[in-house]
Amino acid sequence: ITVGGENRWTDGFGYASWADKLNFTVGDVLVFSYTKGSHNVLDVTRAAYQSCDNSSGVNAKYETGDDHIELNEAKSYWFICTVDSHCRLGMRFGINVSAPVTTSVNQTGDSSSRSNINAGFYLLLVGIMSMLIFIV
Ligand SMILES: [Cu+2]
Repeated sequence: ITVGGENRWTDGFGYASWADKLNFTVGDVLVFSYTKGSHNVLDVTRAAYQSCDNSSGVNAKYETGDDHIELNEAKSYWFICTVDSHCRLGMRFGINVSAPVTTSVNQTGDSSSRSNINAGFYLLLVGIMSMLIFIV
């Protein structure tokens, strides 16, 4: 999931409303894409998120410009940028990550359902390809 969609991670975009429109599940990966040095990403507590004060409450800091953060717990996450006053200007959002829905009885339900999706997609591709060949 690319944070901010085509806006990527930058100032002048409302991330709170972006995040509100989406659902997040354990295993999802947030991708923060930006010019290295212009921004950063801090995984912080709710208090640090609200105050934009990163003197405490920082769980992790990312600053490569291509930060992939896997959401591996069902909990609330809070992300801010601490470059200049970007946080106060809207470079912050919080999300609730929900536990994966297990549809299978075995413990690898999540990965097996994912490979089923891949298999379905592959079949769809093959179907489209054969239709194209038929049309040509
Ligand atoms: Cu920033």
